[in-house]
Amino acid sequence: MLLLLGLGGNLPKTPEAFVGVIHHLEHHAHLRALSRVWCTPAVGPPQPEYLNAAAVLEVKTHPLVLLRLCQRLEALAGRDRSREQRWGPRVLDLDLLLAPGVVLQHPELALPHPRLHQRAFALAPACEVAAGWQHPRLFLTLAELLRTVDAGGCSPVQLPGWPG
Ligand code: A4P
Ligand code: MG
Repeated sequence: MLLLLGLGGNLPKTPEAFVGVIHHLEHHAHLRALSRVWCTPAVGPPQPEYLNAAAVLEVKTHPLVLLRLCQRLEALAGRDRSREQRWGPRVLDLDLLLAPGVVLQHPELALPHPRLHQRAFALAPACEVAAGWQHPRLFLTLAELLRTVDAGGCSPVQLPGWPG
């Protein structure tokens, strides 16, 4: 199964967490494509801007297995959900954004990600690796969805060590 993964974070250790995640994921899944890293205005309470990126992974297991791996990687990067405010600063956020043709409503995992279509910070990097993928609830491609949001403040940045 192909899966689109979104990476986000806006703390000083976020750049090294992004690079670490890619190295870890390469051991557990086939990394088919990787976007550039983007700098994006924060959505939510006032806070520093974010880094965001996207990856296409090929996995042989259920997406819940990948979600749990992602949650372990977030914890390894120092994320502590019990101390966070909703949509507040975090070192690393890994979201399963979309799998072609898959709609899933599980208590731990909704696919597609419920807010993917509203968010330039997820769609801009996603379109570098999966522009033609169709949203299985909205029947629009990611490229079409990107044109419906304001991505004006989002721009690619150089991240040392980033393999994309
Ligand atoms: N969960 C359900 N579906 C999924 C999925 N598709 N992928 C559950 C990942 N997790 C999923 O997530 C809360 C619960 O969602 C998990 O227990 C999981 O089982 P979380 O990572 O603890 O919390 P969160 O990420 O704060 O929640 P949420 O509501 O998904 O936040 P968003 O929508 O990801 O927003 N601004 C910019 N510029 N860039 C960002 O990356 N990110 C956020 C977080 C806010 N503002 C941002 C950014
Ligand atoms: Mg999340």
